[in-house]
Amino acid sequence: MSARVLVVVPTYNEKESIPGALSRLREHVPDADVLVVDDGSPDGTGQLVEQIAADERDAGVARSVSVLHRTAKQGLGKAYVAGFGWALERSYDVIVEMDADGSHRAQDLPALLAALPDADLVLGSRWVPGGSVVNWPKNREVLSRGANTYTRLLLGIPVRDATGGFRAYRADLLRELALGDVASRGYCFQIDMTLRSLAAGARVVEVPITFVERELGASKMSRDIVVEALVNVTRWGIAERSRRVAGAFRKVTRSGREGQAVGR
Ligand SMILES: Nc1nc2c(ncn2[C@@H]2O[C@H](COP(=O)(O)OP(=O)(O)O)[C@@H](O)[C@H]2O)c(=O)[nH]1
Ligand SMILES: [Mg+2]
Repeated sequence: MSARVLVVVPTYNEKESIPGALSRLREHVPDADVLVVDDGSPDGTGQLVEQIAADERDAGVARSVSVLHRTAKQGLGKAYVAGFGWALERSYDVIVEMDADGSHRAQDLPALLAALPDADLVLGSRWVPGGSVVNWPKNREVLSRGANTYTRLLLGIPVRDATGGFRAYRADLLRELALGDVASRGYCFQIDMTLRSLAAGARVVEVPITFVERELGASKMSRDIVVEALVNVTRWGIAERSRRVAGAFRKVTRSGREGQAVGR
């Protein structure tokens, strides 16, 4: 039996982009079900997806499209945690994160899924050889590269694109992580999940993707989201360093004691 795959797509005011995203998924990964997690978009994205789902059901399309309606805009992180819970309750084997705005190409998803037999988490990566960005404003590219370099150096993790939001998780890994504790709301959610996965001993693999800037609708990126990520990564980096220093200190005192014992 092949793995059951659920693609989780968070949305806030994506009525222009979501129909195209759903049809490209249907074309490139026809067996994958889709869950749109909508934070009560005022533009009616949630209702539009309900309509598309009903039309597909009537037409006998094999995959299912569902909507999780949430009442308020609470950030990407909260939407994903809710979507992951929904997926685990329904025993999906693989859970994919993907944006609604066309930046993550459905045609790249088979390559992410193909890497899963040897990984627990596959990251779609803009910043490994073969990865690229198309039409991204220079300031966004500088921000993303800077954020990833800062994250890699401060946290000492071997990941080139820890902030990307196109990834595939084995459900078994998500079950091991304490998702209820995840407080990160914006893009640092992606870094948070990467760290938690590495700490759990997960095999994390990066696969190159082409990230295409959205053509329709508006970005929800904000100053608050950047500040949240900067503050959290710095906090995690300091916590990690003090853990290492404490570990080294314990080692020194232990070997000191052993030294004494030998001398007695
Ligand atoms: N449910 C939900 N989705 C969100 C929220 N913020 C962003 N998104 C979705 O997350 C994805 C990425 O956001 P986007 O605005 O494209 O960010 P950018 O690509 O970094 O400019 C899109 O599908 C958005 O609709 C939110 O607060 N709640
Ligand atoms: Mg986007």
